[in-house]
Amino acid sequence: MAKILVTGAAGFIGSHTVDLLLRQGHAVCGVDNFRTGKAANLAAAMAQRTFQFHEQDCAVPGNLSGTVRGFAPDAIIHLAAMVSVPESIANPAENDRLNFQATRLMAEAALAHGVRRVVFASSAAVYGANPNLPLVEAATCNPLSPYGTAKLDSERILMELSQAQAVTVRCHRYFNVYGPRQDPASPYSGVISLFRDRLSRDKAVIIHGDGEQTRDFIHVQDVALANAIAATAANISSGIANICTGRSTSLTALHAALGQALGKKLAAQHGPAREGDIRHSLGSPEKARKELGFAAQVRLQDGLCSL
Ligand code: UD2
Repeated sequence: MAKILVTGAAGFIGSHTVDLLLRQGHAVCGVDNFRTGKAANLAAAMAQRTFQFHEQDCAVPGNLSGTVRGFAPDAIIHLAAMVSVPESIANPAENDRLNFQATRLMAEAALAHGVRRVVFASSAAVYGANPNLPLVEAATCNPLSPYGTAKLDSERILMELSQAQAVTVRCHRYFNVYGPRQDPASPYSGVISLFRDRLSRDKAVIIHGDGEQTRDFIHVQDVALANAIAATAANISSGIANICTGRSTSLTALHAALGQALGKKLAAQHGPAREGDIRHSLGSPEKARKELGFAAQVRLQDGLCSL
């Protein structure tokens, strides 16, 4: 049994990570300010004796440090973030505060209170529009948004920390994550959450462009598994790795697979291609397999049935 502190605990990825850690028998302390996270996502966790929760903003100096001192975790999984790329463009100062300064404060808190392991939610957004697929971690990073830049800068300070101190740092570059509890509230929400939402309202899904763009879709259960391994497994060294499936799916194929999974004929309308869209995105899962023993388990067809 380990003690794990999860920031962004009430979010989409955070709440699944908390649920998995509790199922595995760990003691978990969750932190969230409910900026985008929802209390309902933690309903099951709140009923567990091995879970405690603190409503706080990690980007306010002193907050996280106090919680880390009190809980004395073996590991911190830092998922709290501004999750919207368009919002990071509209409000770069808030992006810097939430996606970079909060990482710095988390690292300082870990160091000050002897936390030996840190897991960080990075993103495939750090690569930008690199056409050399599948993307490997050594590829040139050229982020196209303040969001991607803050994630890359956060990786850099955390890897520096791991080199200077006895802290093991794992940076996870998540690809396109989908699954239950993903919020379809904005037009920039994950495409699978938007398709699911349109379907539940008997509306046609909207495909931007010709539908031949491709993504590497990974189920949130697999992302939670990667987080749990990185936070708790023995004999792990510091490093950066893609968290992806290595499988490429076009939007047209996704549309067909979702209709099949839900047993419904899904109408689709094609609109113009979305400005700034990357045509193809695919990660190599090899480094995560070698360094963490992680391989995605959920096949897209099964994952779509879980929605
Ligand atoms: C993902 C991440 C984003 C950032 C980016 C970096 C998600 C939700 N977003 O953006 O945070 O890391 O990668 O590259 O993981 N689409 C439609 N119809 C819709 C909605 C979307 O056709 O109703 C298309 C969209 O134009 C794109 C694809 O679906 O070609 C995936 O869109 P997305 O917003 O789910 O994810 P992405 O890869 O643009």
